[in-house]
Amino acid sequence: MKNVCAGIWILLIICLVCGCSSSGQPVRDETAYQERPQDNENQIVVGFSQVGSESDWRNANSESFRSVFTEENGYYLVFEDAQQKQENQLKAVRDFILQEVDYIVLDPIVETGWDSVLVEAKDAGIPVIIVDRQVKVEDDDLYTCWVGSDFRREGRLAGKWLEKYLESQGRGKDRIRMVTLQGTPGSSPQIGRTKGFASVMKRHKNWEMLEYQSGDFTQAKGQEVMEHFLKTYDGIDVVVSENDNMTFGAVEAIEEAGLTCGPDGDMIVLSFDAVRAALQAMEAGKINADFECNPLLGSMVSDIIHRLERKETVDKIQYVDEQYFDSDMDLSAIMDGRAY
Ligand code: GYE
Repeated sequence: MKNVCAGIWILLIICLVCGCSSSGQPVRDETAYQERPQDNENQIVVGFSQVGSESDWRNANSESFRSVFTEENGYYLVFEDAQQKQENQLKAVRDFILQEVDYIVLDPIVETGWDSVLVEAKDAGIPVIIVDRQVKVEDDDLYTCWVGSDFRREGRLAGKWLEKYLESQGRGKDRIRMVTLQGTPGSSPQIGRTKGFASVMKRHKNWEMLEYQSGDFTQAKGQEVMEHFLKTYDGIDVVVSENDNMTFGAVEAIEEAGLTCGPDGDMIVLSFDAVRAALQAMEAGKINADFECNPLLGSMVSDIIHRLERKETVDKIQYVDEQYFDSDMDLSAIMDGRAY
């Protein structure tokens, strides 16, 4: 017993010293430990509360902020990774307020639950820029503006692509059995992509959605959910996966079950994000189409901050440009010119 107790104490001390990310506590970038510069009054201090590091998209998005919000560009960035937990984000925003940062940038994991903390930021006079995912609040004046993707459009595009593809395969009137791997429940990309796809689905009585289940935007959960789908349903025709990392997991599950997917396979796979590894998987014939979501939001947010510094007005809602890719395109040429 003594040994067990001693072990627990040692573990606790290691956790306290190293920062314990597996317990779901926020992970603070080491820049946050640096003293806030006192001598450079022109430096703009930005607190960024990031969702986590659950996907390739997310990593590209974090990198886009880190590369733009640098000292050379006149910024001091306090970067907080919330490990996919809203409570960590609420704490991060409150810490930013205490630190009296100049701007707060928030990528909200889910849409609801932000009213009080945004009121606190507003009372402290700190502008809040929402990025990527959206917030649903009583009063839209609680944040300055939002910049990100039109997730509903992405879902609609996926539905319309499938419509055309099935038609071209002579399967337009066939019964089509589908499953959806959904993103984090209540997050804007989950809500938008599900609704956008459903708006096309309702035009097709022959499309049957067997089940929706969340894989929380991660590869490991995507694989688990797909294993469950394959055990439960025979003859799945279409897999809709609301991000690329869940798709990678789903493809593994499909192949482990002795099945195939992609243009020449047993199942059609539709994915979202269009990160490099997914375009490579498409080139390898495993994904049919991928609906882009652009993670490079850093410089747009920096432009917004510069405008605000000059006391100019900014658009409340700003969408980024996006397209889609399918296996008929010249993917290597497309990948050459891409940053993610
Ligand atoms: O699609 C997914 C990530 O919020 C748009 O979050 C983002 C989504 C992206 O985990 O890969």
